[in-house]
Amino acid sequence: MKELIDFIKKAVIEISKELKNPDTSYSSTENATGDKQLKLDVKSDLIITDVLSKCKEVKALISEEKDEILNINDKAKFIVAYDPLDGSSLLDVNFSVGSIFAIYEQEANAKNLKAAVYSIYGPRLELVFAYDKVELFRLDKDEQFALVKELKMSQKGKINASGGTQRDWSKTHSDFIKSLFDEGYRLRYSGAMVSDIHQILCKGGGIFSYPATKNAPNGKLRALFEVFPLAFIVQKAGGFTSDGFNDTLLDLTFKDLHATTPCFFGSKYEIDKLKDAYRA
Ligand code: AFP
Repeated sequence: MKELIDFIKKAVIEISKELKNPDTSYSSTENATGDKQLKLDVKSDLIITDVLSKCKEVKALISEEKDEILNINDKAKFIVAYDPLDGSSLLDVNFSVGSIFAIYEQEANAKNLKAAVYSIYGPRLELVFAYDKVELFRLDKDEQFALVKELKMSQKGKINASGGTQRDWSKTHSDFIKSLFDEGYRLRYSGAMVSDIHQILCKGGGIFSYPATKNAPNGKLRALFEVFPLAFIVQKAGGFTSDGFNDTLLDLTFKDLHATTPCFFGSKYEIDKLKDAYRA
């Protein structure tokens, strides 16, 4: 897998350079989930496809920006599912965004998930890699990713990153979110899942939620290349995840490459409180 990680590093360095391009306009196309595609969404997907298809460890690629799986080499063992530019609708306001990678062995499902990576394109280019533990790397002046520190979740945090349109939340969810604010939690939500969860990991705790809503009963976030990799990372850092009913998001299975699910990621205290609220 070392070679694959080196190829991912190469791809994210190339994307970070591409993001200096001031053209944050939309292309004329949509992705499989019906999201309008920015030119930079398409370009980032092309960069990752071009770079990773040269890696002999890659069996196939699954992308938020591709309708179908792209088979590369059936003799290789890793299927990489990725969101090439998570939070891209925030590029026009210059917020931090990122690329998310899930590394599955032979089959793209949660039980075959072996590692997860995300990049953060912010004031600095950073990379978080999770295998046995979760480590933060930062691009140095020699264009090498230098280890900064291990990321670990505390038992309880102070951050409440509550996604989705509040008007469309269930009463259960509204009451749960309000109960956290009543305890003094602070709202920290940018609209880029990767950056919002990165903040919780770096600050040591809290909760990120994107629930079922009236207009999206299966939630908005995609299982294979957003929810599963970030759940893997949060849990390897000592955190917890759920869809409100299952003990962990990694117990879920889906057939559709672009399936979505309600999802919650956080410290033990917040996820236990969430399960109590949803299971009551
Ligand atoms: P974009 O990639 O289109 O900006 O969407 C980002 C995202 O998929 C995820 O990163 C955010 O958490 C979520 O959408 C934000 O959705 P809302 O705008 O509905 O809060």
